[in-house]
Amino acid sequence: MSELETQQYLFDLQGYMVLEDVLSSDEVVTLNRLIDAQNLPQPGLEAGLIRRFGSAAGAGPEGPGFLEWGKPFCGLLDHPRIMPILRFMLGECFRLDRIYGIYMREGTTALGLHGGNTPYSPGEYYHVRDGRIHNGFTVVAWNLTDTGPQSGGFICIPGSHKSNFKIPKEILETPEKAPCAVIPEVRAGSVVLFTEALTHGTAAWRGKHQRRSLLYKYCQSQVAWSNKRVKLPKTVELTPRQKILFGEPANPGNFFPSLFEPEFEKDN
Ligand SMILES: O=C(O)CCC(=O)C(=O)O
Repeated sequence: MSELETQQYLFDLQGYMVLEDVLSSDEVVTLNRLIDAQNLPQPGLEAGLIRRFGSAAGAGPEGPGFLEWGKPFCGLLDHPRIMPILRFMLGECFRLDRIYGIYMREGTTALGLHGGNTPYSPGEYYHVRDGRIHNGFTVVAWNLTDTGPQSGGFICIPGSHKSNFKIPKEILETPEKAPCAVIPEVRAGSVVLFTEALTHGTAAWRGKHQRRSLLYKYCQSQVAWSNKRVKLPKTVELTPRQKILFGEPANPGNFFPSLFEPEFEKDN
């Protein structure tokens, strides 16, 4: 079995996966320096939008968000380690729906569990048909600082993207006490990929260091979650493949070109 087939098996089983050491420590330092240069206000202590920075689309404005802050942010859009995985999660044709960063400091509170399967949210679907995953939304969260059970961060209930019954109140309200919930260890430079159908959220931050993660949210090309759009950055010239990710929602293959044409693959 190839590595990709194993990853597909595990992702289908659990609804999320951690890809380790995708970025070198130099790349992490560069991205963090570019964020430092923005002189952002201190992260809020409350859950919700107050923990976000550099947003575009979704709850943020239309625009390029943090993509405007430099080429290293744009390089993550179609990073060669991520693309083969997005291909089995989303198919040949997908688009960037929204982006934002999450930052937290010691004491920032949790964001409750949410996700598309129970209760069912039609756009955030996950199913498998004819040997292929059909997944409305995939999130790629790039960690620029360490997260895990000690400090907090991403929390999820593995396998819940296929659950059939309502989440019990005690698990919803105190997920960190529930044995079925995990806060995966994700070092700086590593990436969490998860389907929005998964029941997931953010555990309160206990770390002494600041949490920093960059979230890129992709959906199958015919799907749009946000009625706003992520726009091309003006400061960085994107590659032809990166530009396709900014296309308007459209039927795969027919109105929306494949991201895996040989001419794009050779750039990587
Ligand atoms: O903390 C995380 O990584 C999960 C964030 C999340 O679920 C959200 O922003 O909707």
